[in-house]
Amino acid sequence: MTIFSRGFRSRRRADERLPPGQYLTQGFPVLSAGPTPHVPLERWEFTIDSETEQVHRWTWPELMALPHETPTVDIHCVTTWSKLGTHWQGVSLDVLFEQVETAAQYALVYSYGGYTTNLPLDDLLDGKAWIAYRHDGQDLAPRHGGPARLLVPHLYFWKSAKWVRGIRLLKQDHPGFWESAGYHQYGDPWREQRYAED
Ligand SMILES: Nc1nc2c(c(=O)[nH]1)N[C@H]1C(S)=C(S)[C@@H](COP(=O)(O)O)O[C@H]1N2
Ligand SMILES: [Mo]
Repeated sequence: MTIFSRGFRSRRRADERLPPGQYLTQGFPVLSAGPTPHVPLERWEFTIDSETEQVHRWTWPELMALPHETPTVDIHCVTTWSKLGTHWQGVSLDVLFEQVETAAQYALVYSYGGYTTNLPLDDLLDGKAWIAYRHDGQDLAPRHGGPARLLVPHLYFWKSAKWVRGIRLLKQDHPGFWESAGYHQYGDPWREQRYAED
């Protein structure tokens, strides 16, 4: 995502930024399939494990020491609410993947609490995804995924795993929590890929 395209997008009219079947909300709904897990920062870690069993691990201070970005993005929940121009701070997945060598094409993202979601590895790279730990200038609230969540705004928001714990790289796609329950494997809001058959 370049600066140019971001600026261009944000000057577009709100209705042009709304994918089909979505409505605008000013609030910030909470959608959690289970209770909010609480992980002390001293014990928090984020891992990427590759298909060759290589494990890359970051503690909270190590994550904080990495260069961050402050993306402003539109988010789209499959339950039909969208929120435009949300402000985040986080580490680009490109920074984390600098250290990872892999031939895998798929990622299974997993969270504290057991939630999982799958997506192609390419959708986590090239400026499209972040490990976000601040929202609207404040530490990310636990109900919204604090201390840190995945943010991958170009897909339906169920892909943005709250309380993110790690990413497993896989040679074959493996459905996550909602994807196993009949939701779409990819989930592009602009193509309205809500359910498996869409
Ligand atoms: N760990 C975890 N991540 C999750 C979910 C969840 O239930 N557990 N829900 C997903 C869904 S369906 C949506 S729409 C967004 C909601 O994020 P929010 O509660 O911050 O609005 O988180 C996604 N990430
Ligand atoms: Mo959602």
